[in-house]
Amino acid sequence: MSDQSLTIALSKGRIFEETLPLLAAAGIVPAEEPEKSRKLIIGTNHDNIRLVIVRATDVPTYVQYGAADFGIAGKDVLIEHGGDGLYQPLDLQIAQCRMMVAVRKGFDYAAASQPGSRLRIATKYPDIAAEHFAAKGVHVDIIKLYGSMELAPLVGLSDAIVDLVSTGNTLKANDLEAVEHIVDISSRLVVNKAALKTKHALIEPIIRAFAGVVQAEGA
Ligand code: PRT
Ligand code: MG
Repeated sequence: MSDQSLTIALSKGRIFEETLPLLAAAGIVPAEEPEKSRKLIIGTNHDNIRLVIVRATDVPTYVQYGAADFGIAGKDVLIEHGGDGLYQPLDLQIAQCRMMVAVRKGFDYAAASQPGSRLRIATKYPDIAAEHFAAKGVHVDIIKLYGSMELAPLVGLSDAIVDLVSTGNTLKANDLEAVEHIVDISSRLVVNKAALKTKHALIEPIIRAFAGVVQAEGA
């Protein structure tokens, strides 16, 4: 698309839902609901603004390479991605949750996580997990999974998991318990660094509108 148009990368699900009010504050209304449509490119009420619907973990990649001018991604995804080529001007404080270590109920985590000990960790977040346990002096074998991490300790694939927790219901339903908090997570606005310069007049008012909503909700 031309320099006078904008492509916004969003993922379906919780981030999309919580992004709609932000877009509305910036005067942007999607032409279709991604949850109901199979289209991957969705128009808006502005001829020059479109949304692309990608996997949550792929948002930083689309923005990094300029295939999208900006997007919204969880801090979990951004830490693992590394943030290259991305400007992160705003914590949107949506899709909030906590990155935690969890184990089977009754597992003696305090004893098993002494400095010098060794643990098997299943996670979608190998960098975050490795850094956390390195800081504790615990050796880890990391098993990379792409979903349903909660299953791993139940079937003996791992001693513990590193995963996101919001209500805690998933842990509870699977007889697991959170034993350590690693980092608070929320979603961030990520902007392509080049687009921020070349499309400043288009992007800046949107950032300002988003910031206004965040401030109003925090007040
Ligand atoms: O689902 P899909 O495989 O397509 O991709 P995704 O899981 O990356 O996307 P999505 O939409 O589920 O999550 C997008 C972003 O939402 C994540 O990158 C986080 O930044 C944020 N977020 C906020 C969460 C949660 N809360 C959350 N609870 N992402 C995932 N979860 C999962 C968690 O992994 C666990 O399985 O929900 C389960 C726990 O929830 P509770 O409420 O039972 O504690
Ligand atoms: Mg999911």
